[in-house]
Amino acid sequence: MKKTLFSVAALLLGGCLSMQAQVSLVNPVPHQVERQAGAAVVKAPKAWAITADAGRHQDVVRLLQQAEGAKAGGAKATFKLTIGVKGDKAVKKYAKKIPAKAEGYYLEVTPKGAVLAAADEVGLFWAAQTWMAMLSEGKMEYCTITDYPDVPYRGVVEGFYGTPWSHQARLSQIAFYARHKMNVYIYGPKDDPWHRDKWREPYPEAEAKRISELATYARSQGVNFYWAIHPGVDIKWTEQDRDYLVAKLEKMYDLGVRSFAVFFDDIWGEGTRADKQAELLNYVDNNFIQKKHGVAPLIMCPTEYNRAWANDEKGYLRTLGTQMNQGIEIMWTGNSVVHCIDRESQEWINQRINRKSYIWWNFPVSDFVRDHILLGPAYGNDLDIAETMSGFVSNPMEHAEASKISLYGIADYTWNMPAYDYQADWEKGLREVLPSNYEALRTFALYNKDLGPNGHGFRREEGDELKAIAQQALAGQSSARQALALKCEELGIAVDLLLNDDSNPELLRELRPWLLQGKNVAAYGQAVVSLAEAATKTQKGTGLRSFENYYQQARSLQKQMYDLENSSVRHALQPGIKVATKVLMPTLNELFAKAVNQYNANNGTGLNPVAEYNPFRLTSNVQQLALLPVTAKGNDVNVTPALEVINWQAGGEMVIEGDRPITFAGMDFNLGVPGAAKHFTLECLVNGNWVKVPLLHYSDNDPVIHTGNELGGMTATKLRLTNTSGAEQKVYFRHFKFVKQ
Ligand code: LOG
Repeated sequence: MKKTLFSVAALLLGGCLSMQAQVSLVNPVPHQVERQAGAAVVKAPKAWAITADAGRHQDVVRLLQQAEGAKAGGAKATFKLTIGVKGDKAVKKYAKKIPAKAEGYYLEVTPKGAVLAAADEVGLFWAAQTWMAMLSEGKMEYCTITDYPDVPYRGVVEGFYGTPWSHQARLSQIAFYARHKMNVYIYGPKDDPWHRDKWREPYPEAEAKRISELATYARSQGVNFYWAIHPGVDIKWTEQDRDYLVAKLEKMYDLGVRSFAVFFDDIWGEGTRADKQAELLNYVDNNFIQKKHGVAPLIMCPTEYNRAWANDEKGYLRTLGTQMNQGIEIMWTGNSVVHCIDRESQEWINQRINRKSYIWWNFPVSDFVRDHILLGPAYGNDLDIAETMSGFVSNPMEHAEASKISLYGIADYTWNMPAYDYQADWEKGLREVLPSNYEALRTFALYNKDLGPNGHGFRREEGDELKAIAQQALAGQSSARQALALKCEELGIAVDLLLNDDSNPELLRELRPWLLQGKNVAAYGQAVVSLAEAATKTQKGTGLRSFENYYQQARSLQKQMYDLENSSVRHALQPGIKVATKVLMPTLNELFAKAVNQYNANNGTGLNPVAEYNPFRLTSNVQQLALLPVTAKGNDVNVTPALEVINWQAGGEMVIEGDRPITFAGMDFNLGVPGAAKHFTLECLVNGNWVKVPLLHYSDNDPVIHTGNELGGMTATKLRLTNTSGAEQKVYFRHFKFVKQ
C-alpha cells in the first residue's frame, strides 16, 4: 500500500545557483550520472515529504527524516521523496531503471522531487547516502544516477597488533563506512584477549555490552558487523574445543552479532592443519551459520594467507579449496603479507582455493612501522580485478581517525574500480577528515606517506614533488635551496595550523607526536638552508646569522628530534617518531654534510658533518629477517621486531656488523618460544675468530633469552645468531637488543 509516511512543510526554494556539480560531492564516485540539457544546481529543499510502501526499511526512513533539511512538520511539503525497493508500489514506475545488481540503486532528481529506487534494502540505504551527500552543501542537482558496487563486500578489518580502537572510534568508523557505502566491519584486533588468547571465554559484561552496541549500530547503518575469533594459537582438534568455539559464537549471536569470521593467521603447530581447519569450519557452517536466520557467509583467514608463505607442494590452500564448504570466504593478503593486488596473483590464488579470494589488504596498517603515521593515498591495486574477488577489506592503523584518509580511497576503489583516481580521491578524503584545515592537513600528509625501510619491503611514494629541487639544491643552486626552505616553512605553518585546530580533537590527538616532529623538521630545514647559504659566503655572517650559529642551531634541532623520539609523547611500543623520511630529511642531511665539509675545507676547521648516522648493518639469509631495520639510540642497539611467524631454516643466520669494534655491556632477545635457546648459537667475531657465547632462559616458561656473563666487556666486530638445531625453527621475533659500553 502506497502511503505517505512522513510529510513536512514544503519550501523548495528554486533558482539557479552556480553550476557546481553537487554530484561531485558524492563519494564513492557513482557509476553513471546523467544530466539533462539545461539541468541545474539549485538550492536544496528545506523540507521534503517521504512516500514509501508501509513497512519500508525503517532505518532508511529514520535516516532521511533526521537528515539536515528534513524538518518535521505538516503534510504540505511539495518536494516529494519517493523511496522504495524493487517490487514496492511506490517505485513501480521506476522498476526498469533499477540496476539488476545487488545493492544497486537508481536516483532521480527533478524540480518535483527525488526518487530513490533500489534493488534491495542495502541499495536503498546507499541511495539515501548519495542523496544526503549531494545535499551536504545546501544545494542539489537535477540528474539521474544509476549506481551499484563493483565488489560485493567492502570495508575494514580491525586486524592489527597494538592498542585496539576505542568504542567511540568504532562507532565513528561505522558511521564513516556507511556514508561511503562500505558494508563490512570485521572486528578482530589481535590484542583483544577474548578474540585470541582467551578465545574460549565469554566477554565480561562491560565488553559484551559494547560489542552488542556496535552490532546494533552497524545494522542500523547498513554495515555488517563481523566478529572474528582467533583460536589457532592453542586449539586442539577435539570435540571439546569445537564445542567451545561454537559456544562462544552462540554467545556472540546472543549479543546481536550476525556475521562471523575465524582467523588462523600468524600461528604454527597443530592449529595450522588445513584438513582440520576445513573440518571445523564446515561444522560451524553446517551447524551454526546455516541453522541461524539471517547470518552472513562465514569468513576465514588461512594460515598461508599470502603467496610468499604458501607451500604449494604440501597443498594447504588446495585442501581448503576442495574440502571447505563453497560458501565460506577465504581471506588473502596477496603475493606477500603487505602487497598490492593484481590480476596475475588473483588468478594464482583463486584456482587454488576454488573460489574468489576475499582480500585483506595490509594498508594503511602501521603495526610493523609504528614510528610512522601513514596519511597517503590508497593506490597500487589493479583497477580491473573487481570480478576476481568476493571482498576487499583494509587493515588500518591503530590511529582510527587518521586511517580515514586512506579508507576513504578504499571505499571508492571497491565501489567503482575503473573510475578510481587515487590522487583526486585523496584530496577529497583529506577534505572530509578535516574540512576546516584541508590545506594544512594536505601539506602535512605530503611528508607522512612512506613507511620507511621495513621487514615487508613495502614502500610508498613520498616527496616526488621535491625531487627536482632537492637535486638542484644539492648541486649548489641557491634558488633551489630557497625553494626547499619555502617548502619547510609551509610544513611549519601547516603544523601550527593543525595544532591550533580543535574541530577534530581525535585526529589531533593521534597526529600530535608527528606534528611536533614535523615542526622540528621544518625548523631544521630552514636552518640547514641558511647554513648552506652561509657556507658559500666568504664574509662572515653578522650577529646571530653566522655559519657557526646555523651549525649549532642545526645540531640543536637534530638533538631535539632525537629527544622527542625518546620522550613520553612516543607510543610505548613505538621506537620513534619519523616524519619526511623518504626525500626531505635525507636531502636536508646531505645538504648539511655538504655545507659543513665545504666550510671545513675553506676554513681548516673540523666540524662533524655527520647528521644522522647508523653504524650498524644487519644481513641475514633468513628471508623474513633480511629487511629488518637496526636502530641505534645511545648505547642501545635494537632490531625492529617482526609480528608474524618466522620460518628460520636450519643453518640460517642473522649477522649484525658494526663499522668499528663493539664492546658489549649485555644483551637479550625474545623469540617467543620458551626453551628456544637450545636451538640457536650466538657468536662474536673477536680478532678474526668466532667466539661462542652461551645462551640461557631464566626460567622454563620464559621465552626471553639471555647471554652468560662472558659477553660483558667482550669486543667484537660482528655478532652472529644461527639456527644450529638441524631443523627449521618457527619462532616470533619479539625483540632483539644489545647494549654497548
Ligand atoms: C597479521 C596482521 C598484521 C599485519 C601487518 C594478516 C592476515 N595478519 O604478519 O594482524 O596487522 O600482518 O603487520 C600480519 O595480515 N601478520
